[in-house]
Amino acid sequence: RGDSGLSEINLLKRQVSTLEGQLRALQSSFSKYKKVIMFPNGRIVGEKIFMTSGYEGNFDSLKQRCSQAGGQLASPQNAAENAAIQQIVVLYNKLVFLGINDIQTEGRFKYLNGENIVYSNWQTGEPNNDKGIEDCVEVYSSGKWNDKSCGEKRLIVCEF
Ligand code: 289
Ligand code: CA
Repeated sequence: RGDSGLSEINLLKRQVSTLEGQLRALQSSFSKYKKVIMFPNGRIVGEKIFMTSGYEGNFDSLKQRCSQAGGQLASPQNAAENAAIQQIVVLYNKLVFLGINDIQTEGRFKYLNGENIVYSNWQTGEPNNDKGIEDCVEVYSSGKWNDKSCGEKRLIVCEF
C-alpha cells in the first residue's frame, strides 16, 4: 500500500502540473481573443463589457436591440464606465443614449430596472427637460450628460 500510495501521489502531481500548463495556455489565448473581439467597438471595465454595433435608433429601438442581444442599454454606474462610453462616442463621433430615463416621474432618473441612478455626469444646467419633452439621457463627446427627447436617434451602446 505504501509504494502504490506514493506512485498515485506522483501521478496526481503530474496531472495537476499538466492541467496548470493547459490553464496557462487557455488564459493566454483567452486574453488575446478578448483583445481581438473588443477591437475597435468594445470596451471592458471590470466585469462589464460595453459594445456598439454602429446601429442608430430611438430609445425604444436601442433598448430592444440590446435586450435581444442578451444585454441592456449602457447604464454607467461610475466614472470609469462613463469614460468607456465616452470613448465610443468620440470614436464614432455620434452621441449615444443611456439605459436611464425619467419617463415614470419627471426629474427622477432611473435605470431600466426601475432603480434610482447611483451615478450621474450632467452637463451644467442639465437636466432641464427642455420644452417639457426630455426624458432620455444622451452622452456628449465630453462624457457629460444631457436629457433629450427619447424620439431622437442615437448610437447604440449595449452592456453585457
Ligand atoms: O431641443 C433642445 C435640445 O436640443 C437641447 O438644446 C440645448 O442644447 C439645451 O437646451 C439642452 O438642454 C437641450 O436638451
Ligand atoms: Ca436637456
